[in-house]
Amino acid sequence: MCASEYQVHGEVAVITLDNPPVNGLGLALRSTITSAVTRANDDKGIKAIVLIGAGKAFSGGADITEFGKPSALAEPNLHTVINFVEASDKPVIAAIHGVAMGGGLELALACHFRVAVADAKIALPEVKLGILPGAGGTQRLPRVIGVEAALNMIVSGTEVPAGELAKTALFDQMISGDLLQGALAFARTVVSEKHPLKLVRDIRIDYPNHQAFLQFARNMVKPVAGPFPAPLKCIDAIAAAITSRSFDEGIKVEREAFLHLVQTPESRALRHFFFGERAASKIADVPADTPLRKIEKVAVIGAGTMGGGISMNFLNAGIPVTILETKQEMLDKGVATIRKNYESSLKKGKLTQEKFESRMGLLKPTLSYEDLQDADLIIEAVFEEIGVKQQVFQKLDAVAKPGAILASNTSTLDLNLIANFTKRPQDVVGLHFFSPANIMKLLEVVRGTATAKDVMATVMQTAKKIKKTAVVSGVCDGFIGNRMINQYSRQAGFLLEEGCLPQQVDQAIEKFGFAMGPFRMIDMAGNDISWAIRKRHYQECPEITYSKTADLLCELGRFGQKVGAGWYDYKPGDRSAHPSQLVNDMVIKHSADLGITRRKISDQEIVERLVYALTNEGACLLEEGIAQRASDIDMVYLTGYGFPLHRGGPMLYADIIGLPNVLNAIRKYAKGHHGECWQAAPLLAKLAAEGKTFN
Ligand code: 3H9
Repeated sequence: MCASEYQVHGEVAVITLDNPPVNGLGLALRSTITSAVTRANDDKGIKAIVLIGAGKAFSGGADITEFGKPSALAEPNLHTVINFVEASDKPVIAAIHGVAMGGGLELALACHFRVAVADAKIALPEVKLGILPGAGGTQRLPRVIGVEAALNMIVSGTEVPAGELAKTALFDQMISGDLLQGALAFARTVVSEKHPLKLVRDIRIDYPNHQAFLQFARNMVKPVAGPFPAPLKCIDAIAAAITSRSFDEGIKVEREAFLHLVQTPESRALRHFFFGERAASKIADVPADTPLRKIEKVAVIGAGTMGGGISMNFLNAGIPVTILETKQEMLDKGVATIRKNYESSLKKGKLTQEKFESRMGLLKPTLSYEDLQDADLIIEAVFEEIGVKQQVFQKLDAVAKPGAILASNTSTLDLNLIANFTKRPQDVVGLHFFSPANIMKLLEVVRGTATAKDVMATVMQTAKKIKKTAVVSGVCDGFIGNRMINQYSRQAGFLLEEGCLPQQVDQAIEKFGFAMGPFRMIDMAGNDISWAIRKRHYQECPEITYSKTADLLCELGRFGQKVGAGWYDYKPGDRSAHPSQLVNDMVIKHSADLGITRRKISDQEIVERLVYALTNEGACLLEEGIAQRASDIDMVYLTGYGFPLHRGGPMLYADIIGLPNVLNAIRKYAKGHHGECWQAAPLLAKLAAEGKTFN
């Protein structure tokens, strides 16, 4: 135990939880706590103990990186520590600032008293990791803030400011000013006034009407929980807090549920997402202390759907945006759309009048490139055609101030080529937003060969400010997301030729958990757009095979929802997809024209072919260094392509299925129709042979 972790202030021992970044309760910290509490109890001069956190938190909870490792269970485990603190003969006071979450809050709940600063964030967020509070949280929190409030906090995992809970038995005092001094003063009062030790476990829960409430809660939570088992298990554990004959019996129910949940694939997927999102923001060769360029003014070129959505991200973050168009009419239309979007939020009560006005006030429309001179970051969102991009970047090169970051929203074009349209390729980066850009979390940050490190560091930090999940991609056709989706779409097309109808493919993959199947999705995005991309793509690479069924659909003018007809039929004003006899006939005829005898294809085959096509291409991207890490690929798919969260992304899903199994399936499909698509990625084969995983 180091000196800073145990200090004596007169009759009070102060134990500091010190395990950066968030004082996660890993084995070393747990051992420190028990030794320090023992030391304080053994010291006759000590009359009370204060537990306080170093740095930015009391504690962020159990150390999630330990889950599944022997150290998580090694003694003293969190239960032992909590029981030990609770059993202390001398009063233990938790002094809370920053965050007290999960196991951190559970530790505080086992203390005899709790004081906090009003803005400390209090939460039991375990449900977001697919587990439940497993160190007494489901048993103690209802005892201090009431069953209903505790259930809301535990099932949603949301943070509540300590100030809002000030009047509950969770807190004995709110501290304004210095927390340690306030906690010491409180401890001295406890000692001088001989306050009896308060044990939360001894509080009786008196809730006569609990059955009706718990049933109501289950009915509400079940549909929202979807495939995740944790929310309902949280309710079971809270029910046990009310109905068990003893506190320890309730703890047993909670413990069993925790041990079950922590091993579920859903929890593994959610923990993967938690760490994956954070890992994605780090770039191996860009140190965390890289000096950043300042981004105080942004400009967006193009006021179409994309440009407008991109602008809103910055306006929402309080950053002024100059938006440029070539024609007044288009500019007015773009600004009107932004205004309409904000007005809709205003009407729904999601935005205050004041915020509405301040956001619109930050938007400056212009037709002149001269007005972009003072922008720190300029994002181009113009037509996806290299000649158009060339004109724009040459103009930008002429007007932008030195050091301004010039970004392209291209989704398919060569960023290095675009960078070389300027005399400052080091300042050029790709910022690939996903539509609708003001809503979708994903931002692919495309790093050109010349992009400067400080540009990368700056855009990653800016992405955080506008609340995006930024993932770095190297330059290749389609970057990470679209290059992989090409393989998925190719398989979807071949499945039609071999025996499926669009609705069967969509239903199978939607049952797997995708938000939308490939055909419903493309109907929404516009078949004409992918048609144009296909024409370019397959013209450039004629050796790549693909199903022509989608082209036949476009030749019929069935461009999707916007024209009321695509892979499905649509009724005016209604986005529901209705299977189309005409399309089904077309699909069947196309198979006949190709001389293919259609066969019955199982849902399992559909899912495997679509998902493993993603995994296999993902493995190629990793090997080529286009993606930095497997979890980055998963983040792209979870935040931008509707991959089911509970499956963890195409790479983690393959890890869970087992890479040898994935490889065997790929080798089987390589013997089938268009088997040439199924060249197993060498990395996949290597990892499978070595018994390793992507993550
Ligand atoms: C639990 O307690 C189970 C118990 O009920 C029962 C056990 C038997 N462990 O988010 P940030 C890392 S489950 C390990 O960017 P912020 C994070 O990975 C736990 N590491 O900062 C990142 O690392 P890096 C219940 C953790 O200031 C760094 O800290 N608790 C943990 O924006 C900074 O994170 C939770 O679910 C952890 N518990 O937000 C809380 N927490 O720098 C989860 C964080 O290497 N954590 N890290 O990328 C959070 O919600 C936020 O991290 C927090 C700080 C609000 C704490």
